[in-house]
Amino acid sequence: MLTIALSKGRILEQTLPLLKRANIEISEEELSSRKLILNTNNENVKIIIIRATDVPSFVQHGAADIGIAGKDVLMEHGAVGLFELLDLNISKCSLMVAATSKEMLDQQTLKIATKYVNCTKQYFQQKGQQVEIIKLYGSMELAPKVGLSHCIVDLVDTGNTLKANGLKPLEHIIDISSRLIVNVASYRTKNKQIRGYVSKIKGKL
Ligand code: PRT
Ligand code: MG
Repeated sequence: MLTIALSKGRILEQTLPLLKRANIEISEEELSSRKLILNTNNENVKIIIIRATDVPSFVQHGAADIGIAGKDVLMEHGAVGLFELLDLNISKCSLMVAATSKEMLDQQTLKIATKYVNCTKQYFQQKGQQVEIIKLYGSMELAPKVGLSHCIVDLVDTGNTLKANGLKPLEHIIDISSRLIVNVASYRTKNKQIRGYVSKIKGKL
């Protein structure tokens, strides 16, 4: 039995065609159900549906053999106890620093609102800039407007969300895409099976 951890939303949508190429398919009925464990056409493969940020934990602890998670989520998690096998090149975006203007970044101690505390700390440490990080779980764009922070660090795709909130993308931290991750023990015990699926997915990328 092989368990794959996925998150609902863009990752699930963009992963389905890749799984299909490895001959793993989920019926419309399963997809539209509210079930959190989905059967596939392959009786040896199950899909579990969890929050994007929980995917590394499920894989790390072996509750799932394989998972698909954004590089942003993996960097924040630390990704101990798992292998990153493949860059799937899906759900692409950038982690960026954004503010109302460039001048806002010139502060003795820069106040930053973000969900990405570890990545942000590391980036500004490298730049040698003193920062105060305010951890938020969503609606980061609001923070500079109400004076909670000078800027934000968040994912940017089209830039429309920033624009709609009067913010500009100012510094590019890193390019993000989704990665296929594997539990270290599973990779040993189910090596042949996992490598089989991975090579099929890889071959079609
Ligand atoms: O929504 P939930 O709280 O359950 O979890 P989640 O937000 O982590 O999941 P989801 O499905 O929204 O995102 C899963 C993964 O998709 C992320 O971990 C990223 O690796 C990847 N991804 C790719 C993105 C985006 N693009 C993206 N644009 N995740 C989020 N966004 C958001 C961004 O945070 C901002 O609010 O979209 C907005 C910006 O988009 P633009 O197009 O307006 O710039
Ligand atoms: Mg989301």
